[in-house]
Amino acid sequence: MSNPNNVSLNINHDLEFIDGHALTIPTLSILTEDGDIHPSATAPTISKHTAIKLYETMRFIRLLDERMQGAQRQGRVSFYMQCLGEEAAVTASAAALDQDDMIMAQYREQAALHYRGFTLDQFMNQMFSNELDLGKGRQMPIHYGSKELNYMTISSPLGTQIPQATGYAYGQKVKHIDAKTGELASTIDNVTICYFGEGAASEGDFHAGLNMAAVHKAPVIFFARNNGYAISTPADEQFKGDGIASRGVGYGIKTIRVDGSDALAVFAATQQAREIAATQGEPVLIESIAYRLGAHSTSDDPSGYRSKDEEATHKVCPIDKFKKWLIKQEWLNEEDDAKAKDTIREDILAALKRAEKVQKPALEELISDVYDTPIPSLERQYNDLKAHIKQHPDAYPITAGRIK
Ligand SMILES: Cc1ncc(C[n+]2csc(CCOP(=O)(O)OP(=O)(O)O)c2C)c(N)n1
Repeated sequence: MSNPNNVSLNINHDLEFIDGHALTIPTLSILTEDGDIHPSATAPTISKHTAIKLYETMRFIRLLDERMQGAQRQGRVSFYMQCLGEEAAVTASAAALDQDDMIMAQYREQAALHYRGFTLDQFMNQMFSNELDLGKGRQMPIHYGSKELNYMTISSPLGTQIPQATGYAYGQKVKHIDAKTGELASTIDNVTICYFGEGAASEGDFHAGLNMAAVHKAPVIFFARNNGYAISTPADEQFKGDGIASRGVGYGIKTIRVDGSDALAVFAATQQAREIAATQGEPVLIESIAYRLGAHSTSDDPSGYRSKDEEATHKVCPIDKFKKWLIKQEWLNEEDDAKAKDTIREDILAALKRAEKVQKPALEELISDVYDTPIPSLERQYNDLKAHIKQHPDAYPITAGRIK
């Protein structure tokens, strides 16, 4: 652009406002409900190994979600969040990445973490806040993190990960910038994906993160999961533009919208987005459309704000859809699938029982390795806590120096 305002000065002599919906963004769809490729669509190239791993991850997460929702109802864990209906969006996007790409997630992306290799025991240890939890029991259940698997620990405040992802991605690009020209000198080896819900996109951090990524050309894939609700608030009470995708265009970011229940569409879009981020050194926005089929969390009851009819209308199982395609490829059969499900259910239950028996982290872990050495205010709080526990032995039963 050749003017100081950095706009396309398309002079017009008619007084005319542009309609907020002048731009409508298409939704990429590749798979039909029956597991066929739409006649006018092109299937992405996906190896049998990746396709099977993608399916196995979704299947595992569905069964884990079912069991842990039940475990919360039994009072065994305090909190849980399912990703029912969004399994393909999260898993297929993770499958299109490099293992060393950074993942900055919101909280409903357990499938991406499992795809990377987070084990059943690691999930359970985190949910039971036991001494084997990588986070040493300092976070509420489902706030996973793994340095080894390049998965940034979940933060509860919405939007936290968005500007962080921009900064992290810019850091991944720096060593590929030619010091003399300031231009990208080589393909960026690793990029960042940043997942968030359409509700989190109402946070100021969303706008700061996207604008900064666009201006400084950070290689970050923003993956907006538009699942129709921010807890009880429906999307039509959250924004009036054409979804989250229209905002990407507003920020000058390459943008695509995909059917989030279509694993092949999500895979194709994310693969392409990664290519753009790595070779052109710039951000991309993907908006996935997939209805949140379950409750927001175990603390939520959707019957208070939406009808069963509405839920039935939007009921699409992304796992079944992909499974039908796999069966047509002769990469999977019903019998093996049913047997595998039984084994996984048994494994999940066994791991749950193992994790609930593991003792809690020692009390001093609360303040250790937060700083290099605990700062005085932390020491003070820790001493106050110890005194409080001592005063109320009934409320805090101690076994072998640890709270039960
Ligand atoms: C800054 C902030 N405000 C409010 C909340 C409470 N809260 C937790 S999840 C949530 C809804 C988020 O919806 P969305 O981003 O669409 O993600 P979804 O849960 O639908 O996957 C809200 C309001 C929070 N955690 N942080």
